[in-house]
Amino acid sequence: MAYSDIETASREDLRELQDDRLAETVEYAYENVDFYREALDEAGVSPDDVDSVDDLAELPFTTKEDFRDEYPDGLFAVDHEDVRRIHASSGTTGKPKIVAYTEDDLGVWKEVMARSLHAAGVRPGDTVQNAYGYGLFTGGLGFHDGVEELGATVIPTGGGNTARQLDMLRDLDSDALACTPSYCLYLAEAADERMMDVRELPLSRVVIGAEPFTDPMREEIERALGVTAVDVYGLSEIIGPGVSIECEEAQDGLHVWEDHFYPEVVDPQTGEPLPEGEEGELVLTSLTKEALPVLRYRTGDITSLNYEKCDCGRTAVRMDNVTGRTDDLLIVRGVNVYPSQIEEVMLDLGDVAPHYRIDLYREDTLDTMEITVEHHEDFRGTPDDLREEIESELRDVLEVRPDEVEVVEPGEIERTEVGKVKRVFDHR
Ligand code: DLL
Repeated sequence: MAYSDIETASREDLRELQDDRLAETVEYAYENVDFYREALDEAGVSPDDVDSVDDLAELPFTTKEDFRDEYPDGLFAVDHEDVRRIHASSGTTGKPKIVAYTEDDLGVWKEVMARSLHAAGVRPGDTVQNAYGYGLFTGGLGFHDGVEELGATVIPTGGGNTARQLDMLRDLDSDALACTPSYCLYLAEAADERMMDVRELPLSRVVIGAEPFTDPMREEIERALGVTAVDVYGLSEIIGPGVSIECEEAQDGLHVWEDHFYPEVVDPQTGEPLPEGEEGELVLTSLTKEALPVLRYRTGDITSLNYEKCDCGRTAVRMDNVTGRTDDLLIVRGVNVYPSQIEEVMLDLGDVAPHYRIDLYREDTLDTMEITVEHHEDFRGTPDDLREEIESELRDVLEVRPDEVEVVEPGEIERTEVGKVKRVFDHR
């Protein structure tokens, strides 16, 4: 059933493996990366003190700022001649985070991606159209290698070029499509414009990730394309896509490939580890990486962990799907709200299309928020009524009172054809 035996190993066996690998990783990072030697010395922790994952809480965190400070290669643990590949993640400000892979790291990545695709229902012999961007972004090549490793066929369309993308989907009978959730919506619209019904194609699943999306957004994608949408998560600093994925059987949380990446959830304010089920910031420790070992990386992503065995038989812990990041939190006149909460409330109304933007301004000392959102193609009411409905739902469910809500015609909000969608514009 599973791609590899480790996916159904007992929790005890898994734990033993994690303990051994963590001790090795800490020792390895201490010996090979000045940054970690200094950080551990400063925290008063010797690698000899670490022999199980219970000792993790003693270790200092690694942050996004550390990647920036150590730009470009201060966190590398190997010489350049042992690096086989470099990727980078751009982020919104400052220098990119440069990440490196040895040959063995690339092997691990392929393996976890093959596992992930298998969990998503892709099988050897299937065809996968890969519309994640190729290049420094980890999405394109990460999926590419994983599809080949699994024994399926990859069509490396990369991001954009939507007309050709649709032709390929139709002519090459792909079973699966890999792309961001916003690009799924874009493709569905472009297909509509060309009077093409994607639901009639053999395409049966999409593997979506790289940006947050809510349940109503997923339903919209599944309906528009006639597919099952499976959520895949990852980040460059840890490896790229393939840190965790939903199984198609349960679609109830993302299985973290814990034999390579150890997850914790901590309180974003205090950094204290939180118990199972509580929501907080995901912290990841690599257990097998050579070029770039990472100890307790603060991902900024908000989730919770669930250790119950899944219906699919996999024992790997599941993380809840990530709908927000700690730094997305908006504070509007004292009310804390995540953009994803606003998205969910609006899309649940049914008449609202999954295309919106949130603009934040500061007037004098006051923060103001404007929401612009499209109504659905088949909406027959008046924009004013829908605006009032949105305002009242946001007030009742989230206690948020935006300064302005504008309901616009389908197609008015700019679409994202390449890269990650941006929905919040902070002009402050
Ligand atoms: O986005 C890797 C990736 C590629 C994942 C393709 C999935 C598919 P980065 O560019 O380094 O790497 O961005 C990582 O994107 O910390 C999250 O905030 C966000 N993210 C990634 N996957 C998801 C997801 C890739 N499934 C950052 N749901 C992460 C929500 C996600 N957010």
